[in-house]
Amino acid sequence: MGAAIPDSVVTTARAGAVLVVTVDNPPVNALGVAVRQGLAAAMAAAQADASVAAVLLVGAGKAFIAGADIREFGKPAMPPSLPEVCRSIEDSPKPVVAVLHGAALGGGLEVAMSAHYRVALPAAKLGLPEVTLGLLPGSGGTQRAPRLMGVKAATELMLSGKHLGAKAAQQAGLVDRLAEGADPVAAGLAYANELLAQNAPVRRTRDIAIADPAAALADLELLKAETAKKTRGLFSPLKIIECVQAAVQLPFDEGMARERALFVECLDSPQRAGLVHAFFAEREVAKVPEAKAAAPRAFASIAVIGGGTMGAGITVSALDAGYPVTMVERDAASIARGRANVEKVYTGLVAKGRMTEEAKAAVLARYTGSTSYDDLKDVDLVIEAVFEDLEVKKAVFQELDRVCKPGAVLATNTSYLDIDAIAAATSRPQDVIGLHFFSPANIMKLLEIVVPAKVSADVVATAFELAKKLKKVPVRAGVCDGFIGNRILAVYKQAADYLMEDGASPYEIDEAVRGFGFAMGPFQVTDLAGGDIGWATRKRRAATRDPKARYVQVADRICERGWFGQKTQRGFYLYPQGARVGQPDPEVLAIVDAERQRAGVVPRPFTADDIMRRYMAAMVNEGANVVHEGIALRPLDVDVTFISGYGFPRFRGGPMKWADTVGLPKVLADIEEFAKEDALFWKPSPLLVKLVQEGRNFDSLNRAA
Ligand code: 3H9
Repeated sequence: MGAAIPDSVVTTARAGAVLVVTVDNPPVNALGVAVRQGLAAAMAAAQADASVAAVLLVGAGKAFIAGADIREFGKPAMPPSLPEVCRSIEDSPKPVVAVLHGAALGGGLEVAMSAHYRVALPAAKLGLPEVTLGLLPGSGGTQRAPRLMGVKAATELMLSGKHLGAKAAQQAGLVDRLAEGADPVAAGLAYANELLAQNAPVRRTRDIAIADPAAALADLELLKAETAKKTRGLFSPLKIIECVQAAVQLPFDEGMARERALFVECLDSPQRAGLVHAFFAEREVAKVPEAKAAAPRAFASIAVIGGGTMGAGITVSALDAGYPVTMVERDAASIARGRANVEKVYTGLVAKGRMTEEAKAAVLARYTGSTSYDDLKDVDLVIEAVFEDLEVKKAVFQELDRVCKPGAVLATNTSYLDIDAIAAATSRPQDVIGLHFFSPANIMKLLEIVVPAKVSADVVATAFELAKKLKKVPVRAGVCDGFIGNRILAVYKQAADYLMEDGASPYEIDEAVRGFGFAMGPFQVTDLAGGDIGWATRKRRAATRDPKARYVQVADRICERGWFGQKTQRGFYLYPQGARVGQPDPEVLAIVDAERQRAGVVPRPFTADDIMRRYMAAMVNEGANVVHEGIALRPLDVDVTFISGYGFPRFRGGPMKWADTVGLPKVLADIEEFAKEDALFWKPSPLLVKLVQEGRNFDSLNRAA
């Protein structure tokens, strides 16, 4: 090959008659302005040089091209646009071949679909995931994918945002050829030279006719109805369908113009800003000082103490990640139950056809049940998940201290207890950390990594490494009652209770919260989790509650009747015959009424907007306190906690991003207004006040960190 042009994100080199155009823009070859310019220049160079017979597009490093540069969205557009670049590729009178390895996503796949031939290596991942960022494929993806794959399959790919492996992509019609090996340039050149030898013509995707347009349009109508129901409040999915309708009904260039107009609408939507914030925030959360300062300790084996719901869920999560797991319980009956809890998950997968019996047996072969702590002497990392009681947990940690080898990481899965006190029960507080999993632990993405005062940095780094291995979203939290998530939840739940006593029914509150985009409202969540859990906590805390603080007793009245939610077929809602979706209960409304009278409250009406203003103000204010006290490192850590663990609508980017979107002065003004009724509850967070005074937003703290 001839010499490459150095210092460029797009280099060209000759291999015989083929011009090899390499995108080299680490880490994922995103299509930033320099790459677009480079590609346009390379295509022009290929046309200008009569000795070039074909062009090969290839990505350097681990990917072909992962898409447009997401960091450029929301900034002024810089020419050339990606659709222009794609057009110059498709227009080429000389055959253009794209060789795909690693990610060929979004704009990356759109570049590939503009080429005339595509060959993929085995580990290639193809997809149009723009929808996950509130966008639609905006460089011809909505016009070219239906021509290559068929209307229905292409639309489903775009609506799901899913990635296809190389084989599936070939079956779908996205690639012409699968190549063996790991060298994209070699595979691409082999294919390009073969095409040249055959005198293969240029073959433009835009020239492919869409088969049976009437049937395609009927399919799209069905998808539209399904999507409107499924994607509750999301903007871009229906726009994707509109684009594909245009692909079916309009000539290519008009379809492209329609796609561009709708892409710009998506780009300008607050949902795009929220989803892009979520994308980067989920990557930023792992960047914590301890992980930068220290390397993780090596760990190859995991132990879980406790075989209840949490212990079993954590065990499944670790088994799924490929680790051998030893589960310890106090006696034979308990360990049998623990094992059964683990097995149940895999039996369910087998029943659904998502796992084979052999695979289940292979996973369970890595599971060991034990009733003796002495079996933990060689284990690298222990996660305690016993009953939520400080004394019980301290006793467990004393045992672990006795048996575990030096350097073993000792973690507690507590949701609110004082981890410093648990660490102090051992002779090695530097090895003790909190890992707060969410239920069901094998499914829920969030993992709060709770950092007590004496833990060493490499143990924190190990916890982040574990999260990566378990495919969790880790958020660093400081020690306090409830850490980040449950601490904030307690406050906005209280705001919901006040709203209920002041005049909104629990059903109106849940509806408003769902209307905002949460999957469930707070009273539905209580019914799902079991009202008895919160009741027990309230009783425990009764002695230490501020007597001046307002306390709503509706939930207590409901629990006193034995109505604990779904498991007892009634709570705030009725669940006749074990129904999953509750029905409003007139008796609950009567209880609410009686409590209003007892408390001397004259009920007043609240609109959905009134409800959300209070609900969100409470959430954001406590979120600000959590950042102010250093419990969360940055506002983005609060955002990720709520998106990954509390059903917060991802398209709003998290509560702190939402607050930035509406404006912090407005949120503060709301809190000050509500404080006129209850100054004890509605105390503006010092951080919120400071940011408003300085004319800054929460995101300025994310960027400063
Ligand atoms: C699009 O293409 C629109 C077009 O249709 C129309 C345009 C007109 N841009 O995830 P990782 C960074 S929309 C900028 O940790 P992995 C990421 O932030 C786009 N940066 O690695 C991180 O940075 P840092 C459609 C990007 O191996 C680093 O790369 N494409 C982009 O676990 C490593 O990322 C997508 O939606 C980007 N496009 O996963 C694909 N992508 O190290 C989005 C990544 O500073 N990307 N970064 O934290 C992904 O899904 C994953 O990153 C990928 C690699 C699977 C590629």
